[in-house]
Amino acid sequence: MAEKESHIKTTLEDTNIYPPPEEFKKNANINDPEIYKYAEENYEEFWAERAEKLDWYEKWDKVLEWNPPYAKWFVNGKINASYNCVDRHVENGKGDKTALIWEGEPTDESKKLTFSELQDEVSKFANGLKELGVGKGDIVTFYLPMVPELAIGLLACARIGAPHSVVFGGFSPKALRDRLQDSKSKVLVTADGYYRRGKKLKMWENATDALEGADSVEKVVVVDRLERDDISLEEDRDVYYHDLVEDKSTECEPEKMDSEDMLFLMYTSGTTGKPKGVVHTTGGYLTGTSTTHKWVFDIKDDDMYWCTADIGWITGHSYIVYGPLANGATTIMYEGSPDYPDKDRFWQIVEKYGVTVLYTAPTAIRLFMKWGKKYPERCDLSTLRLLGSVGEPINPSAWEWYRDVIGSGKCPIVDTWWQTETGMILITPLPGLTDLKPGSATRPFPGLKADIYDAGGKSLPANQGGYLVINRPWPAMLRTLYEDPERYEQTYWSEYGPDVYFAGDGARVDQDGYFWVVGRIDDVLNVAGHRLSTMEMESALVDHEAVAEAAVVGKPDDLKGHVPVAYVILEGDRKGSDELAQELRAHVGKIIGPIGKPAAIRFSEDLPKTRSGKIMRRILKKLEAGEDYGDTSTLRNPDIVEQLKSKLE
Ligand code: 7RM
Repeated sequence: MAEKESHIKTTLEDTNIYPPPEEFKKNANINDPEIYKYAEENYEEFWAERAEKLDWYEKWDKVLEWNPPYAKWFVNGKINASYNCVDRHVENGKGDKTALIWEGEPTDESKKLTFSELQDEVSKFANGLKELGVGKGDIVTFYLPMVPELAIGLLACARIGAPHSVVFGGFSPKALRDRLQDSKSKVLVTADGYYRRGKKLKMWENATDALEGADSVEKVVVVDRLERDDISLEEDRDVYYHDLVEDKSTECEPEKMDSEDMLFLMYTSGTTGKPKGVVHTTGGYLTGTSTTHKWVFDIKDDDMYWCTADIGWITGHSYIVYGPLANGATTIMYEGSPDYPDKDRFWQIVEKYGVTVLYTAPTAIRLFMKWGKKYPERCDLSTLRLLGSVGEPINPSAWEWYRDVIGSGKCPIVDTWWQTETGMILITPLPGLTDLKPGSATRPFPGLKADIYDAGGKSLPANQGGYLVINRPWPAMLRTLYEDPERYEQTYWSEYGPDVYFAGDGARVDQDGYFWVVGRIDDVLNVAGHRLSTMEMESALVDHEAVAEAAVVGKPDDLKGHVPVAYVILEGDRKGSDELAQELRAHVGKIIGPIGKPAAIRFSEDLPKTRSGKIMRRILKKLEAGEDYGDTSTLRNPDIVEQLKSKLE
C-alpha cells in the first residue's frame, strides 16, 4: 500500500487532505485556479466558450434566457447530438479510433466499434426507426440490458430527433407499462433476455406483459441477445433488430435540431407514487456533459474510460454515452455482474483494456472491500490514473480503500454529486486543482453556486446542516417535467422561490467551503445508488389483499447505504408469518422490480401516527437506525413506539 501524501487534520473532521499529486497536476486539463474566478465573473461567456467546442449548424443568438424557473440555453442554436458524438470525429480524422468497447458477461464475448463503424450502425438503426414510422418528436422507449444496441439506439434517436426514454432493464412490467403510457411511446426497443451471473435471464416475457394496456405502442424492436428459439413475435408489430437494420443504408442525414428540442426523457422516483418524467434538451445538455466529462475526468485522447453504471440510469446517459462520445473518447460498457465468473471481473476488465479512468459507485466499492483485496491484487491495475465515485455519499473508509487498493495510492478520486435532474455533475473536485477530503464532493463546478439553507430560506453558516440548493441555472438542467409544469415548479422551485433550485438533499458546508452531502430528505430511498420511492413501495404493499396499511423506511446498511424495511398492518385478524413476509417481498419485487424488494417485513398491530392520522415515518426510521427517536408526546398512540422497539431488540 502506498504512502499517503499528507495527514493534515481539519478541525472538525478526522480526515486526511490529499492535494493533487504534482505529476498529475502538471499534465491536467485544468490546473489553473483562476478558472473559478473567471467562470463566476463571466458566467455566460464561460459556457458559450464551452458550447463552441461542439459543432453547430447555426449559432445561438443568446446564451441564456432565464425566466425563473424556466431556462433556455443557446437560444435558436441548431445542433445534432448524434452528429457531435459520432460523425464529427470521423470527419476530423478519428474514424479508426475505438469509440465503444462492449464487454459481454460471458468472458469470450466482446465487441469494439470505431467511430466510423459506430456511424454506420447508428445510421442503419436510425433508418430502421424511420421505416417503423418514427419521426421528429416521437418518443421511443428502450427496455434493454447493457448491449451495444442500447448506446447505438440512443444515438440513432438523437440523429432523427426522436426523444428516447430508457427504462432500466431491472424494472417490472408494471413500471415499464406506466412509463410507456405516460410518454405515449410509439415504439419499444427491447430484448429476448440477457446474461446475469452466468444465467440466461428472460426479458421478452416482461416486455410483452408490459405491452398489455400500453396502447400507444405500434412497433416493437427485439434485440436477440440470447438467440432464444422459444419466443414468438407478433408479425405486424414486432421485428428483430438484425432484420430491421440488415438492409438499411449507412447514410442518414442528422436532423437539425433546435438547441431546446427535447433530447430525452428520463423517469425518476419522486415523493409521490407517480414517477416524474425529467425532460432534457439538446444544446445545453451536450455542452454540460461534455465539459464536465472532459474536466472532471481529465480526459485525454488516449484514455480508456470506463463508467460502470447502467445506461438505464442518468449516469449511463451522461457519462457512458453523451459526455464521452461528444469528447471523442473511448467508452467501455459492461453487460454483467461484478462477480462473474469470479469476484475479480472488474479488475480483469481494467487489465484487459488498460482502463485509465474508472467511474463507479460507493455501493460497489463497499462490496469489493468486503470481498477483500486479494481480487484486485490478482490483476494489473497500473494503468489507472483517476477514479470517480457517484450515486451516494462515500464513507471515508471506502474512499481510502478505493484510493489505496484500487488506485495504488496515486490516483486522485473525484466524488461527484449530481442528479437525474441536474443532467451533469455539479459538485465535484477538479482533479488537477482540488485538495481532496475523503467523503466530501468538495466544491461546485466552476461558475456554479450552491448553498445550504435552513427551512426559512436563510443561508446557514459553516458546519450547520440544512438543505442543499443551487443558485444559478446551468446548461444541462432539466427544463420541465414531462407534461407536468406545475409539478416541476412545485417540486424544485417553490421551496425558496423560483430562482433557487431545491435539490432534496441534506448537506452542510465546512469551514473551507467544502460540501458534505448527507442524503435525501424526502421520501426517496437511495438503495445501492438506485433511487426508489417509498410511496411506490407502500402502494405496492397495500395492493396485496392481506395488507391494510404499510410504511416503508430506509434502514442503514453497510453495503447498500440503505435498504427498504416495510412496516405492515394486516387486514382483519390475519396473522403475520415468514411465508406471508416472503410473499409480500415477492409481490413488491413483481410490481417495482427486484431492487425494490423490502429487506424485511415487520408485522405490527399499529404504527406511530400523529393526531391527524399521518404515519410518522421519521420515528420508524430512527428505530431502524437504532437512534433516539425523540419526543413522542404528539402522537395519538405513543405506546406503540416502545412496543416496536422492544420487538426489534
Ligand atoms: C447521479 C445520480 C441523485 C441522488 C442525489 C443524492 C445522491 C448522488 C452523490 C450523492 C452524495 C454524491 N442521480 N447522490 N451522487 N450523494 N454524494 N457524490 O445518482 O438521480 O439517481 O440520484 O443521489 O441524494 O440527490 S440520481
